[in-house]
Parts: sequence; C-alpha cells; structure tokens
Amino acid sequence: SARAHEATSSIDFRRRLHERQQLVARALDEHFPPGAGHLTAAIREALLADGKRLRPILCLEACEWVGGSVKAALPAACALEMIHKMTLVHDDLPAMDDAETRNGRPALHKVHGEALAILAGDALLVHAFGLLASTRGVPAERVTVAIRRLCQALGTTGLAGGQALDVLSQTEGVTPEKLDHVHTWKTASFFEVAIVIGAEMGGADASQVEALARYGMLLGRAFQISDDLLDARDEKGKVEGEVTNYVQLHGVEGARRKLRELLNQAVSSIASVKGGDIQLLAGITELVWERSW
Ligand code: GRG
Repeated sequence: SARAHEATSSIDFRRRLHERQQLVARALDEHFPPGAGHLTAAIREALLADGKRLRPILCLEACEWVGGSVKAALPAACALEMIHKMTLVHDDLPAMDDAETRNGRPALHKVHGEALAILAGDALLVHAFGLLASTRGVPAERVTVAIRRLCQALGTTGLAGGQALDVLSQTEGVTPEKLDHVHTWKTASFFEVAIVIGAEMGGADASQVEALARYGMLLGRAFQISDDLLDARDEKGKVEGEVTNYVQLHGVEGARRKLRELLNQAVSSIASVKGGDIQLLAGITELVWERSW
C-alpha cells in the first residue's frame, strides 16, 4: 500500500477528488432550483450543504475505470447522492436516531419539522429513480440492470433491512455476526451498488462488475468501521448507549486491524482484473484508512 499512500498524498489525487465533488454539487444544484417552495428549499439544505460525495465519486470512478465517460454516469451519481441524503434525513428523525445535528448543522427536522423532513426524504428518493431512468447515451438494458440492482441494495436485504436490524438491536442486543450483518446491509450494500451502477453505465463486462462489486462491498464495510472509530473517538471510547458500534464489540485495536484487512482485500479484488489505473480506487481505500485516526 506504499503506492496507494503515495496516491492520497499526491496533489493530483486531491485535486481530482475535489473536482469530482464540485462536478456532483453543481449537477445536484440544477435538479432542485431555488425559489421553488418550502419542500424544495428543505431538500436543497439536505443535499447541497456539504458531504464528501463518496458514493457519487465511486460511481464516476468505476465508470471511467471500465472505459466509460463521466457524462454517462453523472445522472446515476446524482441519483445516488439524493438517496444517500434521504437516508441521512430519515436516520436523524426522532423515530430513528433522534439526532440534533448532522455535520455540525441542525438536523433537517429541527429546522423544518418532522413532516417536511419525511417528505423531503420521500421526494429525494423518487426524484433519484426518475433521474436514473432518464439516463441518456447508455443502452436501456444497462439502465434497467442499474435500477434493479439499486432496488435490491435499498430494500429488505439492503439499507432498509440493515436500518431495521440496527434499530431492533438497540433493544434486542447485538452479536459480532449480527453487527457484520448490519454493516453489510446498512452501509456496504450502498457502496457496492454505487460502484456497480457506475460500471454498468461505463459498459463493464461481467468480470469487471464482479470485481468492482467486491471492492465496493469491502470498502463499504471498512468505511462503516472507520465511522464507528470516529464515533468512539468523539465519545472518548465510551459510545454511550450505542450498542451497534464495532469498537464497542472489538475494541479500537480490533477495529483498526479489521479495517486494514478489509482495505487490503478491497485493493486485491481489482488488482488482477483488466481496467484502468487502480491508483485512484486504491487511493480511496487509503482515505478511509486515514480518516479513522
Ligand atoms: C433507502 C428505502 C430506503 C430506506 C432508508 C434510514 C435508512 C433506511 C437507512 C439509514 C442508513 C444509514 C444512516 C447508514 C449510515 C451510513 C453512513 C456511514 C453514513 C455517513 O456517510 P458519509 O460519511 O456522509 O459518507 P456525508 O455527510 O459525507 O455525505
């Protein structure tokens, strides 16, 4: 991973990530114009405020890695970010995490009320699928595959199922197996599908889709562990009341060890498959590693 480490510290890598973040932010801005009413204003706050834009970036990178153009994957990338933000808005609601803040700002329901926050999430989800279905310049079968894969990643064996397991674990308790299950469904399935959709839009063959899916799944599991490490650090290791934190079950050292292992496996899974330069995808694994410190 010396090469990957080099990748994250290079100016080119940082600049490219920043450019991609800007590209996605500008595209998102156009989908929900200012001055279009209260609901749209709430959506704009959720969508445009900030965020790393990791899922759309992964989508764009996968598309280019298999030889496609950024343009082919941009609608899909925006759709993924809309859905991601929807999950955060709903996750913060009193019935779920009951969060006061998100990324240092008041949670959306704190500003606009619960009804608007629920509806903003609903509208984001629906707009996302409309946008994905309107993709131009990609064979219709590929767009259909992308939509079907996305539905699988979000439903009962994906984000919704993972969130349900997470919520239920708060009262029923958690085992290491159950926690891995939560991480896989709640977080990793979304990373996986972001990459798979990008690959589909770029015209990937089956072996490329399979390798990238594996990379995405491993990266997503690693990302959730890095998120748990950050939470544990912010709570000074206690993670009060949060039974579904990896650090609580495995300790800081155990979490770091697993994180490193997953990231190495992620890079290995694409290393021997034909595609573009793996520097970028390897660099992204190092960003996940660095954020946990
Ligand atoms: C989509 C049908 C459907 C249901 C959604 C609410 C819900 C069900 C799921 C919530 C799942 C959830 C909150 C997962 C957390 C994932 C996670 C690590 C989020 C943080 O992601 P970052 O750091 O966020 O990429 P930024 O702020 O950078 O965009």
